[in-house]
Amino acid sequence: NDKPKVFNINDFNTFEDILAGLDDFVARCPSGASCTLEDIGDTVEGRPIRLLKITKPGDRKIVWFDSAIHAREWLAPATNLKLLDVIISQQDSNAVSLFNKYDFYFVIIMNPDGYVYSWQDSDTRLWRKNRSPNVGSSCVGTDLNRNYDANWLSDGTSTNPCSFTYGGTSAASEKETQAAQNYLRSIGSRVLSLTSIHTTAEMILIPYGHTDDNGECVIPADHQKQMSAANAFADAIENTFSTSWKRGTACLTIYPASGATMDYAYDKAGITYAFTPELRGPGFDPPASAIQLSFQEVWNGVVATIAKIEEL
Ligand code: ING
Ligand code: ZN
Repeated sequence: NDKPKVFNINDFNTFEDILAGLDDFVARCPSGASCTLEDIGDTVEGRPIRLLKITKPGDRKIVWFDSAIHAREWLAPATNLKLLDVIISQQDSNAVSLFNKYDFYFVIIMNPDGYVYSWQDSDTRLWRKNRSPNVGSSCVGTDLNRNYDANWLSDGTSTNPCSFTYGGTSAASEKETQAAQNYLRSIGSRVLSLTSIHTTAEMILIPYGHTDDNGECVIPADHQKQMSAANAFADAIENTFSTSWKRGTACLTIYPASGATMDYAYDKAGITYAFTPELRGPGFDPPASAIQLSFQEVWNGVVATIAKIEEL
């Protein structure tokens, strides 16, 4: 590994470098604002799940971004760090007008142990789950995006601890899930939108991932509004570099899956606008040059989505 041990916004960064990078961001807090680090929980291996809040005084809604619940999806935290950078820098006119209205919350690494493991060597590069041991199995880890207490184990979730989509021993069995659930419930009524970033299918997914007892995809009561927002998100991304992005409920658009962050945010934390963007590829190892392109797409998407939500 010949990468210099410093945080580089234009490259992929280790967990350690990202924590150092978050400290640098706090030091660049815009005037009149507060930038606060808060650990919403920790992991089996003792690492923090670190939240950076960029706020101004007042009763303001929150725009939430999280990433790297899946360890190997490195473009997700890299893109999320650029979103954090554009907000903190306050050099972009859209970033200025959005921060005049909303507080911004970022969790760059939702799954620290898995992320560190994905950096270990080429054999571990494609790790997806967390790193908690499983009783009675030599296989490690739970898929945190199948572990939330939202129709847990109803679909697209394995009960085999060796599977990439192992759902855990019970709903919210994992420390990372508990931390996220508790925190999202505590702020849910203030959250304008939650964007939980994944890679790589070039889609904007909205609730739900899960199906009903007959195996049919469930369409939320707020579908019309959620779909308008998802269309704004995907259209703005498509217009950035003339690409094509699917949009729709996760269940109908990618595959049925239960116990995801997005479904929990909508069902249990009262967050109407919960999105799972599946960023550009190719694969899990795009070149570092994809980071800026991905950021431009997602930032255009975010700006358009918030404008649309304000109309709905
Ligand atoms: N995709 C998501 C996954 O967890 C998803 C897709 C999100 C399905 C939310 C259902 C709900 O499988 C990736 N790439 O991880
Ligand atoms: Zn993922």
